[in-house]
Amino acid sequence: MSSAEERLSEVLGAFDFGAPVVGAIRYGNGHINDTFVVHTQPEDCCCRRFILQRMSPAAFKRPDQLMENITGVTDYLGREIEQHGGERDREALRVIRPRNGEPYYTDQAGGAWRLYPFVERTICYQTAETPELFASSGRAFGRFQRLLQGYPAETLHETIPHFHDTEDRLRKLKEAVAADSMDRVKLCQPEIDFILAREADCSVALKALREGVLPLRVTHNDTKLNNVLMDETTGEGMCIIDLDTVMPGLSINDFGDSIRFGANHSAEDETDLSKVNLDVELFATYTAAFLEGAGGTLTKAEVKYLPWGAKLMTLECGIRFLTDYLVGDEYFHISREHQNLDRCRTQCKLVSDMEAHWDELNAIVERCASLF
Ligand code: ADP
Ligand code: GN1
Ligand code: MG
Repeated sequence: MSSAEERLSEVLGAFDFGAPVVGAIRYGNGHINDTFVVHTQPEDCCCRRFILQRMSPAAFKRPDQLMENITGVTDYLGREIEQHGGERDREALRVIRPRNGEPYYTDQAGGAWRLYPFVERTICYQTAETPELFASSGRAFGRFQRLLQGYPAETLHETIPHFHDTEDRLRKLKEAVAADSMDRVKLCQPEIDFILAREADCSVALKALREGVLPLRVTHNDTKLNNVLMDETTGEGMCIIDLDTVMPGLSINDFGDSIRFGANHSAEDETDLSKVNLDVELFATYTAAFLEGAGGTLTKAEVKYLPWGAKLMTLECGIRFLTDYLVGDEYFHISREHQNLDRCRTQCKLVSDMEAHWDELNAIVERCASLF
């Protein structure tokens, strides 16, 4: 497939921006889609911006199904927000259809593109600069879960099959190790051993799901801090974005992925592991905020398993980064060699920290649960 840049002028022509387009440039820090910000210049007011994205062909095989999910979920969220007196266009994404009326545009090389209004007066943070910001993201993701409580889960397509199937992720890692197509196994044996020593852990949440202990809900499945836009004035979580993976899933995974990414003070690809440490205070802050946002929608069992969500999302992400490293960096965008191995190492370090603080994490969850 040709590069996203090569198709830009064709794609810009496929949408009605309501004003002349003055430029489109790459934007954001996502690992998956090709994201551009489009600037337009209406005659009578200041510049209006849009987010134009080519959905990753490596990640998403059925953009039609993906966009059916997103239009369904954003319409539903919009109605819920309006009913509760919220600001529809700042608190939920809105899909802007191309001129042909479809939910997305397919370019001549087969790339699938979608358009959203840019949610203005918001900030997208890459690290939790203050505990208050992290709490805001927790409330927002908890609220997201609550707002979608009544969404008909059976109508959602599985946009990435086995997305948080940790057992399957481990299987794929083993296959990549056995194939060793890039001759990289010799560079990451300690990380492979670390993960394989935790094989039994990979089944904990899935077993609880199979046994009916944990319920399937409509979940976001990619709850990184940079997937919520914060109001630039109040710092409150304003709009949840990156809805590609909204599917039936486990609430503990939504909680856990936020902890994985946000309850520390380092970048996901930090190479100095002495800087990568779980911040237990941030874990406590997020737990309280997530439960507050979820507003009583979680069962006792879900609350009890929250620390497992954190550990499993971190371990699983480490598995995914390592697998991608071994097969030659096909899935996660990289900007330097070995970046996916560095990302895997930070995840392993965080898993170790979680294990070291395990009793404390469980006690925090129990304490927070008694408050909400
Ligand atoms: P990816 O799956 O690649 O992470 P995202 O949908 O998260 O793609 O978008 C990448 C980045 O673009 C986000 O982290 C955010 O900074 C920005 N972004 C996405 N949608 C919007 C929007 N509607 N308004 C403002 N910024 C946005
Ligand atoms: C990807 O799309 P983005 O950058 O928000 C990935 C997540 C990983 C994350 C690791 C669809 O998230 O699952 O946890 O990178 N999204 C997809 O940073 O695979
Ligand atoms: Mg994202």
